[in-house]
This record gives sequence, C-alpha cells and structure tokens, in this order.
Amino acid sequence: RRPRAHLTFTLPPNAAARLAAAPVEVTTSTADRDDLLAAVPGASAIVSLVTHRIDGEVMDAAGPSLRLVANLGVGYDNIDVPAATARGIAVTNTPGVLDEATADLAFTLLLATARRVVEADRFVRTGAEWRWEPDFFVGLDVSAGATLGIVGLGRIGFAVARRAAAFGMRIVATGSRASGPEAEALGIRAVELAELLAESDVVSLHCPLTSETRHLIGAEQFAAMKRSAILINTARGPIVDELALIDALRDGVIGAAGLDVFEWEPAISQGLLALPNVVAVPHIGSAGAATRERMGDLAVQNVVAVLGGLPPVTPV
Ligand code: 8YV
Repeated sequence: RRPRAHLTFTLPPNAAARLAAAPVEVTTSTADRDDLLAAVPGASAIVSLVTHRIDGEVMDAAGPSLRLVANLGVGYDNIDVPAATARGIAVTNTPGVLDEATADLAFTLLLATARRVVEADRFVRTGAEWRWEPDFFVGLDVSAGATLGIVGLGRIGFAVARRAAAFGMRIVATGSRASGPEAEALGIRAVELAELLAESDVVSLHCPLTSETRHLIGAEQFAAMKRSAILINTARGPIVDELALIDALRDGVIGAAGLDVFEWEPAISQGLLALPNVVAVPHIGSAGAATRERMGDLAVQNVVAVLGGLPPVTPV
C-alpha cells in the first residue's frame, strides 16, 4: 500500500501535479481542526500551513505511520517541533524561495505607509474637492536618507536591505548576521534593539516567532521609537502586542503601520482598521504566483524524499 500524504489545503497546480505523479496517495481536509483530526489517522505525511496548528494531539491522531510534517512556508511556529522530534517525525519548511516576494511586499507596505498612498487613494474616492497645497498628504522622504531598522536580519531581511540600499536608505539591523561581510557590503550597521528603535524612521520585522520574540514590540518599544516612526510587519503577528500598537497609532506615539500579519490572525482587531495611518493586507507576503509554485514544489520534494526513505530536503 502506498504511503499517504494528508494536505490541509490545496497545493498550487504544478506542485499538485508533481505530487499526483509520485507513488503517494493524497488526501485533503479543510483547515478545521476536527476535520484534520478525523482525516490524519494512518497518514505518513501531513502538509500544513501557517494557520493550522500541528501539535502532539494531531501527531498522535495520525499514529505511528507519521514520518513528516511539511510546512508550506518558511515560518513553522504553527508546528510543535519538540513534539515531532520526540516522536521521530521530521519537520520541513520552505526557506529561500519566498525571500524576494516577501521583501517586495515589505517594501510595498513601506512606501505605501511612508507616502500615505492608501489614505490618499481613499480620499480621492470620496470625490471631495481638493487643490494642491504644500502640506497636502505630505509623508516621509524614503530616499532622502531615511533610516530603516531591520529587526532580525536573515534571508528576507537581506532582501529588504538590498531594496533599501538601492533607495539610498541608511540601514541598521539586529541579528547575528548584521555584522558579517554581507551586511557590510550593503552598508548595514549592527545595533542593539534599543538603538534601532531610537534611530529608525521605519522599523521592519523579519525575525521568526518564538517564545523570545512574542510581544518583542509593545508599549515600551513604541515609546522608544520616533513619534513619526513607521512599523512594518510581514513576519508574524504575535511579535507585536497588537492592542499596544492600536494605542500607539491612535495616540501619536508612532506615525503609521504597514501590516501583513496580525496577532489573532485571521481575525483583525476592529480598532486597528479604523485608524487612517494603517495599511493592512491579509498575509500575502509570499503570494506571488511563481513563488507559491516554488513553495509547493519544495513541500512536495520533502514529501517525496521522506516517504521514499530519503532524508528531508529542507529540515527545520
Ligand atoms: C505563507 C509565510 O503564506 O512562509 C511563511 O512563513 O507566512 C507565508 O509565506 C504562509 O506560511 C502559508 O503557509
């Protein structure tokens, strides 16, 4: 009997075709937890994504056949890795293939918030009368030496830094790679978080969600930022204390926020969306067509490898 891979979502077309051609049986359930628990018994692999929590309960429901949890995404905070390791189950993610797409979106949010594009778009759509005034929709000069602070300089952070360097931004960053030769080549200065918060016109988050980074940015950190500062989050919602963010944006403690991710995703705090200085999109950082195919392909490569008795291609 062929081993079974259970999916909690529908793969992009090319990746789905590749999996269909492999000696693997494929089943799919909805993201609903009860559906998932009912569908996994006997599965050899579970292919999951960000909003589907794969913990010891799901692994035990699958039973001893389970050899792999393959995540579609580079972040794998939805998977209980120690629980998998304790059961001898491999965990894989999709690193490297989504850096440029995610950096594109981070920079889109940066430019949109800095130049108040969405606010201005909403304004013209009201049909209100307007005329050109020197202070009309004035925002941050990104290319005139504004400082970008990258929190957690890794693959995606570097992709953002390359864009920022091309825009003539000063760049400061935290993370172990912030002081290497690659960072130096882009003119990145390694700093501690406190210095980054104090100096940056734009703070962009690119660290993974872990117990150390949960609520890394809260009321205290907003108070340490410039009153004009812009926060960009394309990483994970819970890195930011979302209620503190609402207060900070409403009270003018910081200037604006560009958000792709939310603390209680897919729910978005009502108060947040009522603020004019917020640009919000629904977790679309890696949503480029070719990027999604590459992510799907990498997840499938991991399934085919592990179920074929080979080591995983991209273990976490
Ligand atoms: C995905 C992401 O859209 O890679 C990640 O960590 O958040 C996004 O690329 C998401 O993970 C879907 O699983």
